[in-house]
Amino acid sequence: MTRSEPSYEALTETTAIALAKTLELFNADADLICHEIGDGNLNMVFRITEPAAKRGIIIKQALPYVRVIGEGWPLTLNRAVIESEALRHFAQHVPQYVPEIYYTDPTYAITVMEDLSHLTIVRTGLASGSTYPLLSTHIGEFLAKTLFATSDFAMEPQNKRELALQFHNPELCKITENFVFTYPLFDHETNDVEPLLRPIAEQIWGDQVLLLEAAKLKQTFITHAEALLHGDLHTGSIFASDEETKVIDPEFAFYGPIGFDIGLFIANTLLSALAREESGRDALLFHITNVWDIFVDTFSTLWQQHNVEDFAPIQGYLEYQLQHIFEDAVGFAGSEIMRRIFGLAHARDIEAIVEDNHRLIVKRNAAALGRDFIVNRSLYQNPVQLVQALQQVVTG
Ligand code: SR1
Ligand code: MG
Repeated sequence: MTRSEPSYEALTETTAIALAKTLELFNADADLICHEIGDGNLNMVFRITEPAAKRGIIIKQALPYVRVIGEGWPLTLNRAVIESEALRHFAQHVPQYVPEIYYTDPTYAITVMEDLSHLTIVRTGLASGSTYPLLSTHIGEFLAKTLFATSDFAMEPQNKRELALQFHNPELCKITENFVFTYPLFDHETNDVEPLLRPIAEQIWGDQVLLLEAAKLKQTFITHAEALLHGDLHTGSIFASDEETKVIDPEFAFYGPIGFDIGLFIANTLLSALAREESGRDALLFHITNVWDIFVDTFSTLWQQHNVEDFAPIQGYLEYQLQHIFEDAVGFAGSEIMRRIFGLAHARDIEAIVEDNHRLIVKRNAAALGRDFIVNRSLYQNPVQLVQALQQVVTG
């Protein structure tokens, strides 16, 4: 008798529990509770807990399509492999900032990992007034260590190219190319523009100066294979408390420009700051300057201690690289802001502003900043200037 090969099946809450027991992550007779808690755009997430033992696990499963759209938009299951491999890779450099992986199954596109429910998703926490005092220190270190370690400054070119092949992620990159870099800047059917914002959107779509610079940034994203990126490092991809920070969800990981992850973190923190009353903003503006400062300190130390590039000691080369990374990060922050205002996937903290006129002003200010970051990215020298730009925009 020949046994048929296992094939993909979407989990249910019942089969997720059965899997957890088969994997011996709980005793066979344990009383378990399972809830599907996924609220992202793409995947299913099951949280399984054993209340008697006060412990739990997460089972994440990729669907063979985009969850928010449905079966009409197929999407590679390989993203689950990319995600778990990226988490394992990051764990080599910053184990303290990623969840532990217990098990992966490429056929079922499953990753079983540490339950982080003692932490909150940063976007949600920021919207309800949390400040996460260590967030930018941890993320700055996460970024510097993961990005340096996978760059040409820490790896021989041949090894780097092999790693880049492993993280060849064309379908997920295409989502970013379309939904971050392209569609929000055109009158595209997938955009979500509220009627009151339409006149501003139309100005954006006709702004030739902006479109030219946006095109250059998209090309940089596509062509600059500088380091292994998380690829979608917005504040919904980070769990935190006042003491702890964990980066999740690197299914968009690929070899890209170092400034991209930094830009996404800055953009989403800035959007949360804009969504707040002025009195609550400073703690978030601190994260924008601090993430860059910590990144620079950590990256520079690694450069001095571990650089394998012959040109590394040449006077001015590190400063040149940091300036180029910062310029990219500012531009990418602008692209991310634009897509959160005009594109398909919005920032929930801004959408939660109930009063129409207030929400419109916040979106208008965000769009002005996004445009400025894209067009004038080469004029920005440091993150304090980004914060000043925000303050100028909100004070009119
Ligand atoms: C159609 S998917 C849109 C967004 O969802 C993911 O979370 C990524 O941010 C992607 O850009
Ligand atoms: Mg995600």
